[in-house]
Amino acid sequence: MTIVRMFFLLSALMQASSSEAKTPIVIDTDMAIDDWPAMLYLLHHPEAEVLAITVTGAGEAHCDPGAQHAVDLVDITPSRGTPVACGPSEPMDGYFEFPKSWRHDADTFYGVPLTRSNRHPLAIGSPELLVTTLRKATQPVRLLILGNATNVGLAMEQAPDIKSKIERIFFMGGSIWHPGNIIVKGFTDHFKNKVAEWNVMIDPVAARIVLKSGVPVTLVPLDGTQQQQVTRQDIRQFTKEAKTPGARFFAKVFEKIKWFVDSGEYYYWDVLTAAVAIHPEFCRMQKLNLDVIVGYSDKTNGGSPPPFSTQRWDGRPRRNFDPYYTGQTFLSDEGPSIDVCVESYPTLFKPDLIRTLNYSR
Ligand SMILES: [Ca+2]
Repeated sequence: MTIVRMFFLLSALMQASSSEAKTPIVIDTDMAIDDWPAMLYLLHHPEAEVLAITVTGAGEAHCDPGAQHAVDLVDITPSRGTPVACGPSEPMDGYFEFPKSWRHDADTFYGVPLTRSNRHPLAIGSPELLVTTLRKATQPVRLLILGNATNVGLAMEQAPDIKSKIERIFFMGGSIWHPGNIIVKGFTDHFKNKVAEWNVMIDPVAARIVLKSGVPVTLVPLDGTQQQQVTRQDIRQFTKEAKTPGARFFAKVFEKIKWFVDSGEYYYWDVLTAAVAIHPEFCRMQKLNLDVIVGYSDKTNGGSPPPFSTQRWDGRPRRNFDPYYTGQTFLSDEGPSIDVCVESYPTLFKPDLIRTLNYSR
């Protein structure tokens, strides 16, 4: 064997082993502000291989802008080319949706420009992309859920065999002892629910399917993210160190949302969860038996319900949820045992976020 052939053989072997060492991940996202750095984190991470991104159309962003923005974000990172699809625009049941002004902000990237990719989202839906990606995976996949779990709930109902391909689900959702985050002054004062967290409340049926799927679940609820408040100092540090196109894009988003940071209501929710999928040591974990309240009533939050179809995914009539408690996660002896991030460590996570978003492969 010539030296040149040996060199090529060795470099091929090294490439194969580095690809094997990477953790395969699928990201399910609702393309809100916190999802963008969460995606950038994993798309840059040297130990992660993002196989697909499934956008939900029932979360903060609408499908058309949300899924195209996901493609655009992917293509400014070292993981360019990762497939993206969008899912149904209605949750599995009920009539809950995010406030319109939040959806507008998610749809427009807060006005921050980003180079438009010449790729587009796939023509298939997110549940289908999830099923095909998992079925063809050659090793167990970590599934990250950063919004309402509608795509995952539908995929598990349609193709239960995919559960055996998932190593673990990391789900940003719920609140255990922390008061929920539904009531935001000036936006959702009329909501009746004072105990839930958005991702679980928007589609509690899907959240329940995920928790009860039998797949190991790490839940990152508000209890685990409340240590990760975003501060002006974080923005300054982040902006100073931003070098990659991804980090520079998010530094520009930070510029636009100083009001949000100053409100004291902005935390690293989804991006912490993305980091925990690679670094579980960023959290203090506790095993808890959990369930989700799914209750029905004729009461509403007032106003007219969104124009969702009257039939659910399974052909049964869509029903109205009880607006007070539906979506609340609660401790239940009958509930599945879940690994819960009950506290997280900013001194570990925040420097790692900056380091990872500036990593170039
Ligand atoms: Ca999200």
